[in-house]
Amino acid sequence: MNQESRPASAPTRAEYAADMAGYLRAGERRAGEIGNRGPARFDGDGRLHPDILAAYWRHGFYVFEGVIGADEITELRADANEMIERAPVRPGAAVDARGRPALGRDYAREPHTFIKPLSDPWGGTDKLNGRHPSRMTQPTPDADAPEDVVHLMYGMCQAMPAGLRVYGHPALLAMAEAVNGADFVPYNDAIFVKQPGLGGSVAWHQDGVTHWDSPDWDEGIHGFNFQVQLYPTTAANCLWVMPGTHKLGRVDIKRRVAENGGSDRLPGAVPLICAPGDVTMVNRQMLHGSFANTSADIRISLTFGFHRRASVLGQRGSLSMSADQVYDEQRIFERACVIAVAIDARRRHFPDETPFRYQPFAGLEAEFAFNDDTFERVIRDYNTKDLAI
Ligand SMILES: O=C(O)CCC(=O)C(=O)O
Repeated sequence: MNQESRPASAPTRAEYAADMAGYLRAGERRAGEIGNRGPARFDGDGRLHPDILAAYWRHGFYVFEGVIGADEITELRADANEMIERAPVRPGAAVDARGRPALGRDYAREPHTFIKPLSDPWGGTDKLNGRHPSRMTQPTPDADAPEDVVHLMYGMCQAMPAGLRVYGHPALLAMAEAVNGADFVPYNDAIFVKQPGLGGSVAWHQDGVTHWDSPDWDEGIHGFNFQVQLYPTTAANCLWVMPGTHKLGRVDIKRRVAENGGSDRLPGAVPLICAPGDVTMVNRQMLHGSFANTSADIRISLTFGFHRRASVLGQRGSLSMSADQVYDEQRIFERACVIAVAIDARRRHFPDETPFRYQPFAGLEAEFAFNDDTFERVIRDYNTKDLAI
């Protein structure tokens, strides 16, 4: 996609922002009505409260309010903003905007993905297993917009000390255990960066690609994603979800858009409006997406997911993982080690917190303590072992 490929009829950034206002207000009303949000609550044994679990399974999402404290958000913002500043000055460059070596020259996977401002990099393409069949509206950016903007950042457990620590957050891991079982395993992580007036869209899609026709298919088989919100999110810049769609199997997205007169403003969608420190949990089978950020507000969402072990064991790589890879016991273990190291990194930084006990690593804690050795052995290039399905 380049700017020249935008239709001449594309609205300007300002026109689009004005035109979206009614849709955004209606979404805010629906979000207020559906609720499905509140502080994380656990029972006496540290298990996620059954009412929250039921609410998650009913609608396919939940907004956990105030999970990450203000000091930790400050650390996460500092690390995420440092990561943005250390991006190559332009795609493919070896240096950042200040002439320093760009982050990631020694990483196996490039940590930054760039797009054209306000564009939709995936909609209507066959990228990522073709799961974004319909292109979003791509407004024309303001004349002073840069050529390219950072859209996604990968490898937060390696690049961001606070990112590794949040990966070991006891409340988040207890939620993962409640939804996916005690032997839950990681999926991947990606940071969505939606710069004010520049951030691109993410076309309507369902995340899962592996199990739609599986005889064991059910509403949880493709796992879920968390998003830790570093800044307030608004209807104009946040992720939107279509409640209940995690129960439907594969949704005919093209048809939904066609039945909506070709408009990407699908009826019934709910914006996940958050305060900094709120964490959303979204079922990976939910129909979801986000619009170009023509607003004045940044969104940075640390996105990372977890699966049932049974959903990944024996499966082949998909999405950004090569289909040549098979997720066998060893591979799952190697990626799950990141959780064990993250828990220990967190324990050292927050000594007053009770660490999460990750059952698959019970008794192996000393082997996966956070130190220089495990950084090299486990954390370096860990995301080449993501468990995408
Ligand atoms: O946050 C966004 O805008 C998109 C997130 C998303 O598509 C995902 O988590 O799968």
